[in-house]
Amino acid sequence: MNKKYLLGICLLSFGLTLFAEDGSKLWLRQASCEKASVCCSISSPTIAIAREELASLWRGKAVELQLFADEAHRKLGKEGYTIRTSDEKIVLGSTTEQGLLYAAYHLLRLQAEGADCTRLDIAEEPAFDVRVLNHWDNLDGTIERGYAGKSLWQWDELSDTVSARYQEYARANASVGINGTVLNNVNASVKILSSEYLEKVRVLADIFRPYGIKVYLSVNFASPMQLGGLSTADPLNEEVAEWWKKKVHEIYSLIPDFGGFLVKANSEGQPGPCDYGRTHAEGANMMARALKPYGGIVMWRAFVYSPSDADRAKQAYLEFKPLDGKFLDNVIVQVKNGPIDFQPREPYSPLFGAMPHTPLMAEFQVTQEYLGHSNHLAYLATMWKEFYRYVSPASLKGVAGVANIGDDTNWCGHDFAQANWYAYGRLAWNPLLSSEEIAKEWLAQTFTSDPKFVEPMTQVMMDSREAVVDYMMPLGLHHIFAWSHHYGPEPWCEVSGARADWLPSYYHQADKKGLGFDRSRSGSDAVSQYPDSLAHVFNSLELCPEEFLLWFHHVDWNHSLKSGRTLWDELCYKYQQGVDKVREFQKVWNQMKPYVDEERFQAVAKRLDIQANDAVWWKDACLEYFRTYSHMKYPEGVEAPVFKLKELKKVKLPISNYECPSADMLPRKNS
Ligand code: BDP
Repeated sequence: MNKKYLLGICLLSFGLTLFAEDGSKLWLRQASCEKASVCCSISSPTIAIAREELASLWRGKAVELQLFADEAHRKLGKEGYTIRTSDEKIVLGSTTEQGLLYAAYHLLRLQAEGADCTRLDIAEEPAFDVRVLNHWDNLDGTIERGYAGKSLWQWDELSDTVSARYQEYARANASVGINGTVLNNVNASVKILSSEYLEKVRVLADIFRPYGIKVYLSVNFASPMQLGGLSTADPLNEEVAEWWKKKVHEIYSLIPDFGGFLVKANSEGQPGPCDYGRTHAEGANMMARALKPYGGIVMWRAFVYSPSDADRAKQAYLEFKPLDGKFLDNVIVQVKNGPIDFQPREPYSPLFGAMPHTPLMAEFQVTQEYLGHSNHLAYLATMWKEFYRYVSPASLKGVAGVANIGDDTNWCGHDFAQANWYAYGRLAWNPLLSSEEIAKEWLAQTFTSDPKFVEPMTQVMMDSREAVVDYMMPLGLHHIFAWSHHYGPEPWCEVSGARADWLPSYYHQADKKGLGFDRSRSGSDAVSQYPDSLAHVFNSLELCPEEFLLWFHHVDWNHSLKSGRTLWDELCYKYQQGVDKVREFQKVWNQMKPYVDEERFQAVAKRLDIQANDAVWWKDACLEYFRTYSHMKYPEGVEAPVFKLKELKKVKLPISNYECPSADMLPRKNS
């Protein structure tokens, strides 16, 4: 080939790469400009980052970074800060360098949103001390419930090769105030605590440190046996306690600011203290003692349930409430937001509020295990805000978000899934922010601040999670997902030999009388785990909010709901509404073409198309299946099914629990 021609191709592809809008820049897309005047007398790695960010991105008047020791600043805590504008300059103030870095990102965010920065008088402090991401990343590079490619952590290449993405990851987190990361899956390999891996972890910790991000590890309770060769992992055994102490010492000699451990114990087959007749508190405290001298913490998960008990929704409470007050003060019990498992909608877990003498943290799932993986647009801030309607942020010590981040170019698979990472961080900093303002912030920074784009797309985002609830499992239905991968519908699922509480029929309880799980006082009595006033509401068929109706009640098909429709008709109507909403999102998105680059426009359009089709699949699967019990007709306005139940029952997606199905794997009808 002619050399000139080759050069031309190279230059062209270089240019395309340079200008490609591939989503890799997340919400941090401001173009660098002429160097602004940034003044600061302190020098440190964290300050260097703050300076560099401002110097290259800030366009306004001179900025000064200043450490303060006055009462007002001290009140804002170690991570709090102020931003104040005077005639000649903007002063960013904090008692710490970390606070100054957060202030710098705040100022840049205001600029990106096009806010008026002439008269700023801001004082900020985070609501929670612990604001961590939980990566369910395995050491072989797969990510449990991860739908954005493989793990960011290149374990095989570390420590010698260091990906540029580690720093970009830290920067993105710091820009929204996330201050910790648990690197590995809660179903933890013991290998993570081997000296070989700890050295790799050290390299990551060194990169994250100047961004204020502490590293934590998920640990396997049986590590002293599998890694240390001991014959037991009994937390009351002295050798076991000694083994953990030594391991912790080794970790801190490499990583002096190591955050601590996250533990999934006696849950879904993981080892734990109960294997030795000990309690969760005894297990957690043994580890807490080892970490205490170094300031480390234990985040001990309350995600436990066993097949023997009646109602899975009650089990975490039954196991943990009696342990209230028995945990050492550097243990935080980490409780999933709902009592079962990250469903599109759950009532809050009654453990919140039931353990006044134990520090608690809430675990949210940012990755969309149960909300269409990275194929569906589902903005989750509205779901997390719903949780805070019932649970006061003041009652929590921290929050954890199960990350949706992988090595995909755009980090999260779906361009709009980035909004969930962003919103998780923003709400971890300030749970009082509204979902709407966070959506607006994110849209303006990620696409354009043009109101003709921001307004309609904010509405789409605000409606999106409810749409998923409507087309997947409205009115309090839950866990009617396909076996194992949890992508599509499979309310009929039977797996021979499977635990009953892993099968949809356990949750929907459909029969010829009606539908739903009776958790009222005359049923499993899960309602009684809530405070009296709420238990009374949830217990009553009339008072129970309809979004939780089938969570708490088994309801007759003919029962009349607030709309005047019967349960059956309302169910049909809700599914239809979910389908209609997604079609509406498609229409709105199509009108956004002038405001969005071609690449991201097409990527989102393609996924919305999958979502619209999936919504019909869900509607047909669930309604056709439940109709075999109700024997009722579809009411007017609800589309006739396009899929046949018989066909849908044959659908088996060839994916594992760390893959998102591609369009060609999904059942499809041109509707
Ligand atoms: C469920 C997931 C499973 C996790 C488990 C957990 O299906 O992959 O291991 O939660 O949180 O949501 O431990």
